[in-house]
Amino acid sequence: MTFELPALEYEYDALEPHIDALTMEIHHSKHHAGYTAKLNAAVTGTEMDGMDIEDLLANHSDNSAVRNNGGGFWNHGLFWTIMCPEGGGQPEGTLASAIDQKFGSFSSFQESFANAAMTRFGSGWAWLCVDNDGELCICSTPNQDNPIMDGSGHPILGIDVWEHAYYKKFGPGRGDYIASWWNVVDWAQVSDNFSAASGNH
Ligand code: MN3
Repeated sequence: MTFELPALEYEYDALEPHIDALTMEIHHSKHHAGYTAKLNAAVTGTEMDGMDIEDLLANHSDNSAVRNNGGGFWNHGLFWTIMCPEGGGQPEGTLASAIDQKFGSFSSFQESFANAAMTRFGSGWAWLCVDNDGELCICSTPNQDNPIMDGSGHPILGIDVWEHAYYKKFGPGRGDYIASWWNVVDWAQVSDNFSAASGNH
């Protein structure tokens, strides 16, 4: 089996003005494509060939090529799908209730999530996950790591805080990028992810 770079469900310029077209094009066609190719190179012809990506991350993250490139493959695959041109606003239904119950309010959740993204030193990701008790939790990970690797949770929303995700438009202004990014979050997709992850518990 060969992993394939997933196509975006929108054009590179569709998230303008919140995320610029050139950043999207390079991020998808160079960075994500690179992780995908290197992941294939790492697993082809080994005992890992043919394994599901989440099984690979859960069981072979001690292999640095799998950890870095498999993480990059999975993380970006989530990232593209939790954004859309008509995004923003707030979640509804059971996800909205779960956020209110866990964090007090949607704005408190946003504050905690943005703080996790801001305080991740260097390159990495901030995540909203469903943990092993079926509870929502916020965390961040370095590099291309994610909580699937240590089994601590399953991400339903994530923000890439590598400089390649924002530097062209925002320079070193990670906070401005995060503030802008909320405008493209696809809460309907995040709700679907929440249902799927909750169903595993
Ligand atoms: Mn990236």
